[in-house]
Amino acid sequence: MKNRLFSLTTLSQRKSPFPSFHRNLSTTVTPPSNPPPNPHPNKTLLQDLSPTAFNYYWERPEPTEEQLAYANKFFARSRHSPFRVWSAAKFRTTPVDTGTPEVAFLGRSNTGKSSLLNCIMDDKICYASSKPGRTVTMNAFGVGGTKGGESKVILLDMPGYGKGSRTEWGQEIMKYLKKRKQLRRAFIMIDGEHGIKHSDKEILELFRRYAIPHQVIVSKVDKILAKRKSQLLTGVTDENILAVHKTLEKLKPIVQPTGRTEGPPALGELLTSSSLAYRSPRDYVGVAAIRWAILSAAGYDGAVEVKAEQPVSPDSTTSEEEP
Ligand SMILES: Nc1nc2c(ncn2[C@@H]2O[C@H](COP(=O)(O)OP(=O)(O)OP(=O)(O)O)[C@@H](O)[C@H]2O)c(=O)[nH]1
Ligand SMILES: [Mg+2]
Repeated sequence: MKNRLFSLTTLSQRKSPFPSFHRNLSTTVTPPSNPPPNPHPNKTLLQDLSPTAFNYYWERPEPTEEQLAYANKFFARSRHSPFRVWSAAKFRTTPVDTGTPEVAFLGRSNTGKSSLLNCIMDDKICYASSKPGRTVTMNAFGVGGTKGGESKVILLDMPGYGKGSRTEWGQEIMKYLKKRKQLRRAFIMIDGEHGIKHSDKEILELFRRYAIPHQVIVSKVDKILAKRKSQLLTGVTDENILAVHKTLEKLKPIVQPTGRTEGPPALGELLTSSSLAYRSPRDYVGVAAIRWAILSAAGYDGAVEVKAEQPVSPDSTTSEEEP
C-alpha cells in the first residue's frame, strides 16, 4: 500500500515525465450543479483523462492541447485525404522520390499497425484482420492534401515481422528503411498485450546500427488497462494508469540503452495507442499524440496552414481489401 501511494504521488507530480492524468479543467464543460452520483468513484472516464495520460515524455515536452487540436484537424478525413498512393512488394518497385515526407509503421505481425493507421487517418483504408500476416505489401497512403492526388505526408503500412510473417519481406523492408531518402521516422509498434519480444529488440538494434530515426509505440494499451473492453466503458483506476506507466518505464532502457550503442537510439518519448478504446467517437486513445508525432517528424509542427475541408460522412467509408 505504501508503495502504491508513493508512486501515485510521484507520478502525478508535474515534474514527472509522465503527463498529469487528468484533463485541464479549464477546457472541460462546467458540470451541472447537482451531478448524478458517480457509480464508479474509484474510476475516471477515458474522456476525463488528458489525451496524453498514457504516454511517457522524458526528452521532449508533451504536446499542448493546441498542438493536438492542430494535428487532429490535419488528419480529419476530407474529399482528398486519405488516399492510397502506392503498394509495393519490393523496394525496387516503390515509386521514385516524390519529395513528400514519409513515415512508416512497423512491428510484429498482428500488433495492430493497420488498425491504428485507420484510426490515425480517420478512415478504414487499411485492411486489418485478426489473422497474423494480413498486410503483405508496403502500402502508402497520402494525407493532408487539399486537391486530388496531392498529399503533405505519406504514411506507410508495412507487413509485420516475426511469427505469422514471411521472412523474405524483412529484407525488402530493411532496404526501404535504409535507402528511402524521404523517410522521416519509423514508428515501431510493440504489442502491449504480449510485451517486447526478441524480434523487436533485434529490429531496434538494426535501427540504431543504420541510424534510422525511430520511435516506439505500445499498441493495444486497452489490454493493459482492463481485462475486458466492457470494463473500459466505466473508466480506469489510477492503478490501471500506473500499470501502463510501469510498462513504459521498463521499456525506456531498452529503447535507449545506456553505455555504448552502435548508433542513435529511439526518440525519448514512448507513446501508447488503442484502436478499440476511445475518449469520444473518432478520438481513439493515444491517436492525437501519434498524429502530432507524425507531423513533428515530417516537419509540419505548426508551420503548415491546414485548410478545413468539408468532412466526409462516416457512412461513405470503404474498407479496401488487399489483392
Ligand atoms: N484489443 C485491441 N485489439 C486490437 C487493437 N488494434 C488492433 N487490434 C486487433 O488486433 C488484430 C490485428 O490487427 P491489425 O491491425 O490487422 O494488425 P497488423 O499489425 O496490421 O497485422 P499484420 O498486417 O498481420 O502485420 C485484429 O484482430 C485487430 O482487431 C487494439 O488497440 N486493441
Ligand atoms: Mg496490417
